[in-house]
Amino acid sequence: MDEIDTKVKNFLINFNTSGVEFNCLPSFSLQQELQRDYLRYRGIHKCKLILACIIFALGKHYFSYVFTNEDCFLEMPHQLQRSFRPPESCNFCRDIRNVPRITNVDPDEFEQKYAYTGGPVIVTDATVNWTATEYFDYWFFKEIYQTYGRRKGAIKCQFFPYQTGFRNIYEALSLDEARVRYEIGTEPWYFGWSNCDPVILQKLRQHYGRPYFLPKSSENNAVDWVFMGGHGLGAHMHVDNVRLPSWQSQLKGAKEWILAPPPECYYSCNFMSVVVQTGDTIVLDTNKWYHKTNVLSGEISITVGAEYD
Ligand SMILES: O=C(O)CCC(=O)C(=O)O
Ligand SMILES: [Fe+2]
Repeated sequence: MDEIDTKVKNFLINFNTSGVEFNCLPSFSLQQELQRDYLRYRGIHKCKLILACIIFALGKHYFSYVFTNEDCFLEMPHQLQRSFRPPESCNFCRDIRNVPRITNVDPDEFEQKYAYTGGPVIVTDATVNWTATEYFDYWFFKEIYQTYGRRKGAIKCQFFPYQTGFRNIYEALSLDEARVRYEIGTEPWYFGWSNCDPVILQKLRQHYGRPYFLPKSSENNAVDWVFMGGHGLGAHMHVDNVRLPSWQSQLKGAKEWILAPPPECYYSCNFMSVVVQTGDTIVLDTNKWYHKTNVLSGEISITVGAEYD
């Protein structure tokens, strides 16, 4: 029982604290897996059937995109998500016309000037000692997930397929070589996922750390996010619904960020576009700024990031 409880608890903790975009309910298969453990333990077999039928019927009827992402059973429609967002005061974006680029910044100064104002700001030297810029690539992640992702007790985390239609990280990491290399005639790809499994997290964190400029009192999140993919794709325009601001380091390639104020601030704030180059770390409150990304031509873009408090 303890083992089952911990599994469910871990999942819920991760699900609630991890999201770059907390805009979905856990998927059918994930719910089923968790429920299977619980219900088998308690011997409530009838409930299992009824619950599965209700979820299936509801989902099939109202949401055509059910099952496109294995980690989400129902996605919260974007309009609904936006309607529930409380209005911003616009102080976070007033008078901001461009994104400052700073180097060698003291954490106290960063805390005072940037950490909790909503940003955006780019720190240019946070990745200098990280080996992730060298080691991380498609094949590195494939190897890690093949080795540790399927082990007994591994924790499933969130996955964003964007336009690819991939259902999970394993499908995303099963592309043929030509597609991985973006050879002419192959379909482009871009996806993101959270790393909430402690074993995988530990393997990845051997190659990067907590950015040096974060306020000393801020603790690192137990979940890191990776976004990876090539030219022409990126995340659609959205605003997040998580608790905290976040950092994201560009380990390979370059990506354009298009930032928009929330609609209530259109008259007081500006739209902006900024290119984050390899080695740069962008910091912003993605709960306030609407944002869209676009991978630039050249190397496959790989980023790692997390929320901070
Ligand atoms: O890097 C991306 O493409 C999207 C990232 C994002 O949406 C976020 O960090 O909130
Ligand atoms: Fe986001």
